[in-house]
Amino acid sequence: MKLYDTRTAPNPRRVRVFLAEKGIEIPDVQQIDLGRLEQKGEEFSRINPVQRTPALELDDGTILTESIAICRYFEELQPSPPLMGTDAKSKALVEMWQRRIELHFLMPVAMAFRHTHPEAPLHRRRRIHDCRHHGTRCMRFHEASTDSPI
Ligand SMILES: N[C@@H](CCC(=O)N[C@@H](CS)C(=O)NCC(=O)O)C(=O)O
Repeated sequence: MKLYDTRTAPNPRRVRVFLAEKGIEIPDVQQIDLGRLEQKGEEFSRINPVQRTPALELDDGTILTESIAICRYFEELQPSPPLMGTDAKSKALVEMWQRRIELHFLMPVAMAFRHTHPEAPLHRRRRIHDCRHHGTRCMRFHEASTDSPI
């Protein structure tokens, strides 16, 4: 198992905090330097075509991305201490706060950073370009890695 992490970024930090709370140590951790745009390099793009950290590579070669999916994986592997609820109500409450924080707090803060940066106009053009390509890249990756018609 290998974790692709970025010490300075909030989404990988969610996974690190989650692992620390669970008392799980991952011996193989590779740092991806976003400042040097390592996430966009060929090597990491093969791991995560969406070019974002964190990513978790399982021993069977499966790659999990999306911090919350990675947390969910560890929650199922090691349920104690429970961090995502234990019954219908507590699980729904955890999910509700995850969505609220991601959509109404993290995203606006991320957008403020992106769009008030002095290089924002350049960055914005790059993002629009990236967004157009991420969708197709994800679909191609999905088609190549599963038998699923969707
Ligand atoms: N929804 C994803 C978001 C991942 C994400 O945006 N990661 C940021 C670091 S916090 C990243 O890799 N950014 C690189 C970029 O925007 O090029 C998750 O929860 O893992």
